[in-house]
Amino acid sequence: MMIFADGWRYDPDEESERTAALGPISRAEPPLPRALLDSELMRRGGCLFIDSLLPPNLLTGLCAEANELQDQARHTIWPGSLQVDWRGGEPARSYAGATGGPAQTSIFASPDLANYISKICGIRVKLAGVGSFSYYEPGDFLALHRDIVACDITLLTCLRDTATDTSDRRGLRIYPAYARLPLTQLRADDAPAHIDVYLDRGQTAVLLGGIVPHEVLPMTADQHRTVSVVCMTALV
Ligand SMILES: O=C(O)CCC(=O)C(=O)O
Repeated sequence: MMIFADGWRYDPDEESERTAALGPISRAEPPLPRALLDSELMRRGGCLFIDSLLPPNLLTGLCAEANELQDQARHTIWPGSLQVDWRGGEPARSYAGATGGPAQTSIFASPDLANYISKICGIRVKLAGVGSFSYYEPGDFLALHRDIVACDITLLTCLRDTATDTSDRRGLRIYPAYARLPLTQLRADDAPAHIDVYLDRGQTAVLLGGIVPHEVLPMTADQHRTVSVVCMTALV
């Protein structure tokens, strides 16, 4: 047993028991595209934060579209029985979602936007398809996952967060240190290293969502959060 200056304990026997329990997959090469694992965006932490990707008129239009579509959004509650180690799966969730409309598509299909995202990520990207809006109400969440195969990079633009100025607000939690590790390992760790990304209205996270494990923590009792979710595919 090693005890480090900060009190952290490392017991090699305990560690090998834990690793054995994870099975051979934990030692395998991650089944994730190397070009993404080694990308500039990954080197920059797997997530970039842009204060105002959209000019005010486009942001207003996007918010209006999200508001219009909220009535037809479908609330899904899913216990998440299938747990996968890498991309996709069906993470547990509770929130309402609506398919994006023409405003979202025209904003995010712009070649200028794709060029800008390509430049800051160091990978050429194109829009993966139609985006969506997610509406989180008190208690809503989205459990740990990596995004599906077509969704290498996810643009998450906050349109509303009523908890913006509160100390107990919840939001996106990312685990860049686990980019190359199976989710089983992350779930097994007691206190996995993470970063909480709080987005205010108009702010966008450019997340390497197919690689960096992430989740949305359960909203607080008064928290309402609306996010535009758009996927981009890396041209690698
Ligand atoms: O709402 C967020 O910040 C993240 C959403 C997300 O991870 C997803 O929709 O796959």
